[in-house]
Amino acid sequence: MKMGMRWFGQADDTIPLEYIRQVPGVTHVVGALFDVPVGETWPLDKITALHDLITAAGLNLEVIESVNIHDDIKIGGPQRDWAIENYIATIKNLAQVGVKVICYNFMPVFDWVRTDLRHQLPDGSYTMAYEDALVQGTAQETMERMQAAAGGHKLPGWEPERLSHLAELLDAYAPLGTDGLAENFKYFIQAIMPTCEAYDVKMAVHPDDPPKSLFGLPRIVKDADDMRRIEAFHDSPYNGFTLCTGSLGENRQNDLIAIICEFAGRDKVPFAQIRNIKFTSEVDFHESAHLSSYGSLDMYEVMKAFYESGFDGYARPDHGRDIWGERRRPGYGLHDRALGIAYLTGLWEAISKANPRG
Ligand code: DNO
Repeated sequence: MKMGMRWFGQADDTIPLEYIRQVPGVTHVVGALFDVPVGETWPLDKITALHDLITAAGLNLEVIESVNIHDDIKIGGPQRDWAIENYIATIKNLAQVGVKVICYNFMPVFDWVRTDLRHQLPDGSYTMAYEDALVQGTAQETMERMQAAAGGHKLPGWEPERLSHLAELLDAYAPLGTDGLAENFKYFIQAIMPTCEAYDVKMAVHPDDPPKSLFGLPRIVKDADDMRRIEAFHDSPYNGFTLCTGSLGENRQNDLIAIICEFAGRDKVPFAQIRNIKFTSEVDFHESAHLSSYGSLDMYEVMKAFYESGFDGYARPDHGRDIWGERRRPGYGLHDRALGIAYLTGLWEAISKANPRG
């Protein structure tokens, strides 16, 4: 397991790379360019600059989160082939600096959704929460709630420019349905796979978060059946998954441990995002400290499943709380994610020493 921490770049992240370097167990940064409009090719000079900054700090850049997918790829719109050509050019440029994995998602219109980005827990820390009753209103209302709650911070995947055309986007997705979206996903995967295989860059689709349809929009990366369908688009380790324990774990029907064993066991998980959530009802939850005892997921069983499946990919903690007075981009403070890393690497050491791999 190669442990990393997500970083939003010098212009956008208040955490210095030097601090990330000091977190025990961290060797990688999970990074991205945030100033290239979705659909355009990431220029090699900007990628190289990011890479050089990270390696100068003694860290590696081998995982990108995310190269986002242009809406026309998801919709099958007029700019689809243009956007795919650019995606392919981006893959080639990223390969040139040694990137091995690209995390992305195929969620229509909205990326991850929460209803409260600053929910206070009894210990005084702040976390993010999801309450299903609050997404029963319109998409516009939910979007405004999420943006207002961001407290001026940019939220990953919530590009204001794109979402300023919300009504048009919703109309464009309306006729698609689940199968239409899946067909467009397949078209995309089959178009890029030859490049991924030739350039040794693995694609790792992130599950829908939460893993359910919202506002009548189809979501197609929610559970093991969805993942099997995606795998069949092109069965290769290059067509893989970001196994986000929190996202999949947000649906109680998902057998998270079985999903880890199945897909990591077939070498389809180049990247893991490992976080815990605490259910507050059948469907509502808040994000918790990483420790099993603070949430609803058994992190020992999670790490054991990764280990026993032969997982040797990249991992990162996810969505830390704001603790010790820190207030940064929701979910991405330094302290709680660093504590998460210490805990996850501790579990990993204990599990691996107790069960040496042959
Ligand atoms: C939010 C993240 C998501 C994730 C993308 C992956 O904190 O989990 O924005 O990065 O969905 O493409």
